[in-house]
Amino acid sequence: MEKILKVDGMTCGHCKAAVTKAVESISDTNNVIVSLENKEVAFNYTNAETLEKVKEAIEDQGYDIL
Ligand SMILES: [Cu+2]
Repeated sequence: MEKILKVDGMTCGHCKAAVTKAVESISDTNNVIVSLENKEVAFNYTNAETLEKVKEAIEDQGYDIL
């Protein structure tokens, strides 16, 4: 499944790298793409539980899911 989350607070390359790393740290994610312009992170996953883990990982980095 593909998911696109709206993420608030990403402003620069460091933010982009931090969010990318956070999402990639969840073992079930693939093809993680962060767009600063659109304030979005897109990724593929297979397990329903992955979504909550991804949201937590992003919030742990200090960003808000919209
Ligand atoms: Cu930044």
